[in-house]
Amino acid sequence: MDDLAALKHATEAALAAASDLRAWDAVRVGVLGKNGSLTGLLKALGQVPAEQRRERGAAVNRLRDELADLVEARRAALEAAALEARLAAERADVTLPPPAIPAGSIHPISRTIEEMTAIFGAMGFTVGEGPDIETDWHNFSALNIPGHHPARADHDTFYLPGTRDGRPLVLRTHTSNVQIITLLTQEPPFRVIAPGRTYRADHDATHSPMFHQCEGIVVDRDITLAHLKGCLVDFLRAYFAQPDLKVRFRASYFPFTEPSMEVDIGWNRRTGEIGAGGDWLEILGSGMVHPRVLANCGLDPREWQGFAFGMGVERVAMLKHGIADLRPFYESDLRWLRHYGFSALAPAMLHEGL
Ligand code: 2NM
Repeated sequence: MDDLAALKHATEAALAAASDLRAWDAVRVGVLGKNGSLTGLLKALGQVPAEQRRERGAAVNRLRDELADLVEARRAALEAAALEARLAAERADVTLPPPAIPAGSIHPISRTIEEMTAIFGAMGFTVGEGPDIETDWHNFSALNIPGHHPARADHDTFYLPGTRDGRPLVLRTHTSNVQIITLLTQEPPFRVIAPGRTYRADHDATHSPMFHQCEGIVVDRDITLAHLKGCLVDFLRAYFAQPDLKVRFRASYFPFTEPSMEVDIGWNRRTGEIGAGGDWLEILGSGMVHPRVLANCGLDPREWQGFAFGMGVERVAMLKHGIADLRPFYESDLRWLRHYGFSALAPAMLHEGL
């Protein structure tokens, strides 16, 4: 094999071995570049004896054209392969659904408070707020629960160090401080609900030291028990989405209302189903605001009357959604939150008939 054929074979082998454009360019420069092997042969033509120079020159030039074609063909092949690989890697199946967007969900407690706000809002209630840390006067005394009253012990109160306005501080055991603040600061008539956190030193399978209540109060001239009954029956039927839900009022006792009534709804004790079956389930406390509570807040009970009520947010959420255990409400377990949580896009529903 002469030197030209050897260079052609060597170049073919080097090009075949060049697996990317970097390696290909090294081969190109090594053969056709300024100091390349083929360029060297062209430069050496001057030293070829005159009688061989024509033939040798033609052969080297032919080889240069062949090598230029081989180099160009390899470049085209490598670029085509690179494009193929990129197209394969970036392949998109447009018939697939879009990738899931990691989405949070609305906690059942938030959702339940939103539903309560929507239902009572449609009845003209606004939402009131007050501090979780409250004086024992707002939490007890103003509500006609005196210092030595067993109700204070019943509430398993968390007492805090320090005082406000010379009064001991507690974590509120109910949201009634909001009603007290409303009575003290707002001119009647008004309708206010108070959803929020409450605290009692009680912790077992069915009690959490922090839980949520929604209380409410209506104050106007000539408010009667009939207003209380109509309001709470309407609320319960809307919340449980049962226009014919059975509701029963039972005489009871609370220090802050007179008369006081506990409210039961129909349910099936065996299945837990609300509305069906012949059993009764306690769901709410309520009553006519005690005249002493009105007087404690500077209102004349001969001029103003009111009714008030309270319920547990977790409890009504558990009953409506068939949640058996209280504890996962506070555990932030994503599996539970995804199962019982609500879409942020679904509006807090308002049922027909509201
Ligand atoms: C309940 C049951 C009955 C209530 C009473 C008052 C106030 F401030 F008006 F006196 N607030 N909340 C009340 C009445 C709360 O919860 C079971």
